[in-house]
Amino acid sequence: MSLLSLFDPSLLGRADAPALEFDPADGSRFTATFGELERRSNRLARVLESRGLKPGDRIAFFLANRVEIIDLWLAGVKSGLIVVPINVLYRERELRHILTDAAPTAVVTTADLAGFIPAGVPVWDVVTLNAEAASQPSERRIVPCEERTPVSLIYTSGTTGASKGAVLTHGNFIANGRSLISGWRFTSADRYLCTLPLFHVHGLGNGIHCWLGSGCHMRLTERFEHAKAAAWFEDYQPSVFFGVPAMFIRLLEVPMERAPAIGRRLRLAVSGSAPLPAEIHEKFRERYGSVILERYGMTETLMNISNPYVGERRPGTVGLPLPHVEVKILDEEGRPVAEGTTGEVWVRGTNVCDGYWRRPDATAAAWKDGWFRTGDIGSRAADGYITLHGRRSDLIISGGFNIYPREIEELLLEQPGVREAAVVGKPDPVRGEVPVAYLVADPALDETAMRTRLSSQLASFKLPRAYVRVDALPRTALGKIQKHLLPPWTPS
Ligand code: MLC
Ligand code: AMP
Repeated sequence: MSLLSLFDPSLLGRADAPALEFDPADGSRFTATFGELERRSNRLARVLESRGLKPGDRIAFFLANRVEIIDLWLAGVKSGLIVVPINVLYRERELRHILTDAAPTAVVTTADLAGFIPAGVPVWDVVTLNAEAASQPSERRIVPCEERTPVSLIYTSGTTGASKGAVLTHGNFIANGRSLISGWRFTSADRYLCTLPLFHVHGLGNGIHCWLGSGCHMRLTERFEHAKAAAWFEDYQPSVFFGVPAMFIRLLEVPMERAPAIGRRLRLAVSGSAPLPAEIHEKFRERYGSVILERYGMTETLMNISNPYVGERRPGTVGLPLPHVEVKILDEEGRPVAEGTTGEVWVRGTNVCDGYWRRPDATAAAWKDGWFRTGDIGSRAADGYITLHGRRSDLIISGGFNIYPREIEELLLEQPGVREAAVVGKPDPVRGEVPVAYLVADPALDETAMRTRLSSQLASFKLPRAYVRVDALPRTALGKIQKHLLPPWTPS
């Protein structure tokens, strides 16, 4: 069964209904009906086929939000391709790894971003593809597929520093889409404001699929811009908004006199991808009169646990397992923990991906008897509500983007003059956490030159906010760095 089973009631059944509006930065406005999206993707599928793509081939995109991502996603679904979304903020090091690992036939991007793609990988310009598609027949041609057929490889940072591709299938996305649409009561009358990036599962697997699966209307923006957010809400009057905590924190800056009118239209505001402080939950309710629904997911599993739509949306918790998901919380020895006691969260369900792309070792380490170990620490209250308490690893989440310290540490150690490096997450009032680097370095280290080199290699959100020089890193007798003993750092 293909993802089209989720989309067809909209693409075919509501062909004439307005589906989408998109405002690019140039001030223009693009609108489309579901039928137009159906035909655009059919044409693009033919172009991809004419360029030699066959079922199972990978096609990557490296783009800020734009309509062509939706075309490419739908064309990939129809043609049996494996679409590889890449974070548009990634730079040389991250891109080289993903493109080598996924080995896509080509990367679809724009002229201004093409320069970041390492040499040797074919680059297809999105504008050229669009122009070619315009003259193609618009009838559908479908490559049949099974629920187990992969549809996407989405890269998630690994504890080892090298990011791994989660192999997500049609069945994974169908399970996730269906349960969110019914659980969160999506209908064709909804208006969904999409400011999340489409290269991660929050924007793609939740946002795009709830929209296409319910046949509601969507306004897409290139990205979230907090200075424009209030005007977007007032103009579009969304009934649904999905965001990361950093966005909800920014939305608290909207003046008190404007917020209630926005809140009255907003039947559903969902937060996820990083912990939402209970205080922000409360402040948002006070300002907007709308109670945020917090849920918990991962790239490998899509959504696992959610506060209920009807019922208590309990601040500081992620709620109850979604209908298709089993959750267990185990101690270090693999025994279930008692109520209220913390342990590692394990999940099982049709939402969980099949494994990591070409990484049987990493797959074997993360799955056991069909259960996936999330690496998140949680506890379950007597009434079933689950609270997350952090991670087993030292993952940093900044603005909803994941950062593995090891990746930055390895790059720092390659820099001339750096002898030892440790990167830790420090609290940030908006982004939740930001990375800070502790260095043992030669006095002559040229920090400015190092910062420049790092920014050409890494996404901007991974760049250390500060570099703290220390004489030595605190270590155990066995030589392991004790990050909790590093000296304090306060933003200047
Ligand atoms: C930020 N930038 C972007 C961008 N987000 N550029 C293109 N597309 C985006 N989506 C660039 C800005 O242009 C700017 O560049 C720089 O990054 C900093 O942006 P900012 O606006 O100053 O930062 P901030 O106010 O902190 O806001 C950032 C943010 C962003 C909240 C908009 O962090 C964001 O979109 N987060 C969403 C992450 C996400 O979707 N995570 C889901 C992962 S899936 P310059 O050049 O001007 O400095 C997952 C599973 C689950 O975790 O459970 O969902
Ligand atoms: P990613 O690898 O980008 O998919 O990020 C998944 C991780 O984000 C999870 O393993 C959690 O650590 C974190 N996460 C997602 N949703 C929440 C939430 N509501 N609260 C706390 N952490 C979350």
